[in-house]
Amino acid sequence: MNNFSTIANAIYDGDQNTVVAQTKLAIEEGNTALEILEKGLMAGMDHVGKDFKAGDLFIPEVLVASRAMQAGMELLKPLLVSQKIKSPGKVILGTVKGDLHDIGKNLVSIMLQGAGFEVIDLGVDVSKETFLDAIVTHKPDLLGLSSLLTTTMPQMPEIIDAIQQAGLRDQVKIMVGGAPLNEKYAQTIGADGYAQNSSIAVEKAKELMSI
Ligand code: B12
Repeated sequence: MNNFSTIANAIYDGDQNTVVAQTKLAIEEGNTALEILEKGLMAGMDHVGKDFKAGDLFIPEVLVASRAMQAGMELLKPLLVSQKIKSPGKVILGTVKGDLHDIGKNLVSIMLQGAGFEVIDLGVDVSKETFLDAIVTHKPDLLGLSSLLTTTMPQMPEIIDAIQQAGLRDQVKIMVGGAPLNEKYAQTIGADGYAQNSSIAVEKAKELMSI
């Protein structure tokens, strides 16, 4: 008996208490954090996404579901990042300006940390200038840009151009991600990599670091 569907339904209902209780239970029952994440939390958010698109759910419901998802992720985070290994590199992550979606970016952050990467998360609604300053200050090996909106996607080539203009482009590899993106778009805007989910993001990051 698993409680994945209970978790997914509780995410959909925005029932944070049940998400937390059932996630704890699933951990105690010996399920892996990745399994709980994919079959429980992400399955619930997928359902939310579909019904939001269909017009059956509205922003307030999506927001409450997002909070429930974040609460579940908090419990899984220590398990996903527990194994301490030598850092394969430093990553700066951020959601581009005008965009407030951060669940996917946060997952990418957790999974990268789980793989040992040092992650500096600049948060959401991050301007081109803030990305540039952070690259100068922290000298990361990788930059990860997230965008969930077709209206904010065009920020990505602008950021990449600004990095190029500043003469920093060959110091940092750039990965992009977010639901409306694809491999072709990533190539078109001159990014080094694209990943459609957080597991592939880790593989891609390692590949770019030649690990
Ligand atoms: C939750 C959500 C919200 C929440 C966000 C809460 C939060 N803290 O993030 C709230 C309610 C705030 C919201 C607001 C809006 N939203 Co919204 N939202 C969603 C929803 C339902 C789920 C997104 C999500 O979290 N998915 C779960 C995560 C795990 O998946 P993910 O984000 O795709 O991330 C994975 C990959 O993409 C990848 N990835 C992500 N980032 C990165 C970065 C890197 C570097 C890499 C390598 C990989 C990577 O890895 C992640 C993990 O596996 C989507 C629907 C959908 N199907 O995406 C709509 C959606 C993105 N939203 C949409 C819209 C329209 C809006 C609003 C404009 C609505 C409005 N009228 O106000 C506002 C915009 C606010 C703003 N300025 O940003 C549209 C976008 C349509 C479009 N084509 O642009 C969508 C697609 C829904 C739809 N079909 O209509 N939203």
